[in-house]
Amino acid sequence: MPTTFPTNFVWGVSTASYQIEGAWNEDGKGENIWDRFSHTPGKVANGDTGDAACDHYHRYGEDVALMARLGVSAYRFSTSWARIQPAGKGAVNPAGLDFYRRLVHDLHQANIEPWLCLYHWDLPQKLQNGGGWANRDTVLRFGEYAEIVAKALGDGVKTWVLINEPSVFTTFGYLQGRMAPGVTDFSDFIRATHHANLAQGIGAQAIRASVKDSSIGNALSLSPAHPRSDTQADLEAADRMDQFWNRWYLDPLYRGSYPDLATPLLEVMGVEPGDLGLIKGCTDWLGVNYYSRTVVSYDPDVPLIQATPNPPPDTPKMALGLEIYPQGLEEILVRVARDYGNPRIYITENGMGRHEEMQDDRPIADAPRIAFLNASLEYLGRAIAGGADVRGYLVWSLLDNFEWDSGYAERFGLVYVDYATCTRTPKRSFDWYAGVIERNGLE
Ligand code: IFM
Repeated sequence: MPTTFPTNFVWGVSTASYQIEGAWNEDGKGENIWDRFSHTPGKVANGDTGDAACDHYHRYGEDVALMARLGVSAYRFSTSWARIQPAGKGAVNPAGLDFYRRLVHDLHQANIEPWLCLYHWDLPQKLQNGGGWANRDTVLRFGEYAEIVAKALGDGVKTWVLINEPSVFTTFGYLQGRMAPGVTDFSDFIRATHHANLAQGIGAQAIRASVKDSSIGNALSLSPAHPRSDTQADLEAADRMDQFWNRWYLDPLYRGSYPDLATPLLEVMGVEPGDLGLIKGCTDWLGVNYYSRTVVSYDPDVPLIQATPNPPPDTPKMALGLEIYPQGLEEILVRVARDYGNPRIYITENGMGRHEEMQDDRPIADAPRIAFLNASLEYLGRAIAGGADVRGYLVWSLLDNFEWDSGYAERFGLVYVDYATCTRTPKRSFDWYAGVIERNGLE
């Protein structure tokens, strides 16, 4: 098993605008769906909001310094659409663009390559008022926004990530309603999935037209789907879950089609002639966000997939009830390499959520996180040895941050954040990761 990684392997960390920035209504920023959702009583655990979050908007210099100390060569952050275009279309807010210009400048000063993600779930509320991702017009608005950001920041940003985890924000935001915008409508959901795919094609065109030498990818949440038992019903349920969670996003990109599960729905989804041609091949590389596998049982009551997550009760879990299953990373990478023509891949997220509290100012001794990340990297090494073309790895996340509907209870950071003071304190995993980066490998 290799413990070293290829020369020029990219080591980095990831964050997202709403989860860390705060400054929710400063300097001309518009309201987004997460502002609206978290300000609605009962939507987020503990009534938490991203109003202040980690105050990264004012403390980004400190965060760049932390990353320099960590030794990363790449930092994936997202831009807040409503900070740049408060209404989601039309007028641009210069102060919003200036913030990201300063951030990009400081990253370059620290020899860290900025990886800019255009959409990590914080849709401008004004666009949601018109239907959000269920409305095809949002795809066109995304293209305009991509063009604005590409023109403004394209000199300093070469690596672009189009949309983060379309499966997650559409399922939880438009079908189950437990995340913003809190919609529970099957046809809105199904349209949103296609529009998110299509927006990648439109967004990639806009970036390529404005940025010389761009490198464009995405960030898909991929998870091997396993049957809970070896009954035919569970085996077929796992196949449907795979089509729904993984192939719904991979197939359009690499095959120009949707999996069979979508066939009866193409009209409801709003798939128009030419759409799949725009999506196919629009990225230069695949971003994989990996956390866990998905074990499912047959469930006739669940629309479309007739499958329900049903992890074995006795296996260890991280926060959010996710099974600790680092070996799934190797499985998904080998499978993608085999089924989709061995694309260039970056792991755009991998991490472990935990409940952690500082005691006596001592750094958090997060041995379980270190063990999970270390094991994930071992399986990643095996996937590379097996032929998967993985060029880099970004930990989720640099900082503890706002974990969506779970609020601040779940911590994923290499750096502990005291939300009362916004003081940052590196955890043991920070030092562990600095060592990995320095060695370009595991111990
Ligand atoms: O915090 C999220 C992130 O926004 C998207 N991927 C999963 C992370 C952990 O749940």
